[in-house]
Amino acid sequence: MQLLLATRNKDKIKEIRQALADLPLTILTCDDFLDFPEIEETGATLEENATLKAKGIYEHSGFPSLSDDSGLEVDYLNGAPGVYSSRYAGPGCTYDDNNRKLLQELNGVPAEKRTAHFRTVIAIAWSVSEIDVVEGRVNGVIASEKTGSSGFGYDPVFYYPPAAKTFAQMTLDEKNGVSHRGRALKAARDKIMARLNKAAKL
Ligand code: ITT
Repeated sequence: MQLLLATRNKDKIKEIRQALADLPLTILTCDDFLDFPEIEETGATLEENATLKAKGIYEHSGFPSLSDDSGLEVDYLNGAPGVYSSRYAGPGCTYDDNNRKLLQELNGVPAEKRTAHFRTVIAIAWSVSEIDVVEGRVNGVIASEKTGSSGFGYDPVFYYPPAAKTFAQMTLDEKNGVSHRGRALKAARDKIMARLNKAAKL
């Protein structure tokens, strides 16, 4: 079976590839297509955007397509940046710009009020009408400064208390073992396995 990753984010691709590496799948990415389309994220929720992306890429390519829409939801900021996580500091911003803005917004806020969670919604479009949607979530605390150099995005400021480190201090395997994306991918694996089993029986 071929599965196309409906994302242009290389960091996500790395994590998804690692988590699905042992499945009998050929993973395709945007690099396999000359005309990989840009799907506008016009939804108000991660679920809507994940579905838009998976369906849009399926319609364009004809391959089963897996999308990932993720967001960081900070309690003190009433759930922001949420669905706007990638463009929090404005159009064309970098991961660093976003982290700087987040740390500024939380400047002086005590540790007990810096709780947050990451959420990932994964949608897999098997056809235009058959779309599986699963979710993963992890709780943490926004640190007062950046620590660590692995991972991407908000990982250097996302402190995970059970491991006593930020996600940017973890290896890829460690992060996938506990992260929002890792958890969503575990649920996605079950959907993919069910599909593979169904195909094998035909
Ligand atoms: P695609 O839409 O092409 O998949 P994107 O980067 O625009 O890529 P999102 O809309 O899901 O993806 O934006 C999520 C943003 O949240 C992402 O750009 C990062 O800044 C952040 N993010 C997502 N997953 C993360 C993770 O595991 N660790 C840290 N930050 C993450």
